[in-house]
Amino acid sequence: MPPSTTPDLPDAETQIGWYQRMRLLRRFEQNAVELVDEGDIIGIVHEYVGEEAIAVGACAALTEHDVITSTHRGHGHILAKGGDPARMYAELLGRETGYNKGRGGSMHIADLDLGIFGANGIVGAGAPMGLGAAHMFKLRGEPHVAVPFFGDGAMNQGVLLESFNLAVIMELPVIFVCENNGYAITTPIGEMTRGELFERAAAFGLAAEAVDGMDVRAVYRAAAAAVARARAGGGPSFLECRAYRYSLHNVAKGVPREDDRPAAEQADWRGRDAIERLAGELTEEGLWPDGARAEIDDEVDAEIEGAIGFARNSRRPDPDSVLDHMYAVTYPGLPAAGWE
Ligand SMILES: Cc1ncc(C[n+]2csc(CCOP(=O)(O)OP(=O)(O)O)c2C)c(N)n1
Ligand SMILES: [Mg+2]
Repeated sequence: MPPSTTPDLPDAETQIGWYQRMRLLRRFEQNAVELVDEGDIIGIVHEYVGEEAIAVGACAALTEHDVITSTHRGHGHILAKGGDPARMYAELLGRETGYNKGRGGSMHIADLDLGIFGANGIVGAGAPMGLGAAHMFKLRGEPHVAVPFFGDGAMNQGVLLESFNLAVIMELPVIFVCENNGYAITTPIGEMTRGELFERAAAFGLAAEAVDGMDVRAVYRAAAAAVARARAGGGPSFLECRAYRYSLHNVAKGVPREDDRPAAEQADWRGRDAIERLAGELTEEGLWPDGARAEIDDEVDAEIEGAIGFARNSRRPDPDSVLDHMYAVTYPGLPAAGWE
């Protein structure tokens, strides 16, 4: 049962902003890989390249009051929700100015002020956290929604299926966004899951549909309809966004990069690139002037360069402070625990 109304697209300026944001997501990741190779980032990075339309399209339907939860492949979600690339790079480089003061790294970036309740390395674990936020909104009578992002690989995690059930039973304002990129690490989806993912979600009573995750307009339209429904008290939804990650599952310095996925499959998805698609549509429809694209690309490159410079020039934490900021003594909105 897909949401009944299809929202209109916003004005040209807003859609040009989507192009800029998708470009930012991609350049952020490409530069992160360079930083891995140069030894500036220690450990692994999961690139979001290829899936930009999902984060940007879904977050375009949200306000700063709405909450997202993210995954191990979280940079794109955080940037799409308004995260600061400079503080993100600083976190990836283990600097004091990073989102987690350099203690968390790629998979733990959070910004509660922006409604980003954290990337999460545990597959499926962002879903119940999203439910908690949605429950809070409902109890407070606020019109906000929660959007847990997760991959196709999470669809067999018990915690995710329990979350579907609870969201329906409690009629929570949640939009579950499944990023179906066809693989969990190297396992193709057909080897671990049968049937259509959105149909499985529909069986729980969720309003569920599949959308082209390589089309930012389609993702926006579906997300905006689901968000409007949830804000109006219409309950939770599920969007299966079909896309592809262009890169390997993750990258680390010195680890060979052989991609065993069929070459024709990779070429086919790259031929449907979301950034090129939107750029083509904006040109065909006369929505941006000649030269606008090059100007935006330069702006994005300058922003990325500035962000990396900020991170590189930031201090590393003092080794003696290694245990600082590691344990919560209370939670936002609750009184101090009193056991400091
Ligand atoms: C509970 C749990 N099980 C296993 C892992 C190891 N793991 C990390 S990413 C991943 C695959 C996730 O695939 P998917 O959800 O499709 O996301 P994608 O990487 O494709 O974006 C697995 C199995 C984990 N992090 N957490
Ligand atoms: Mg996957």
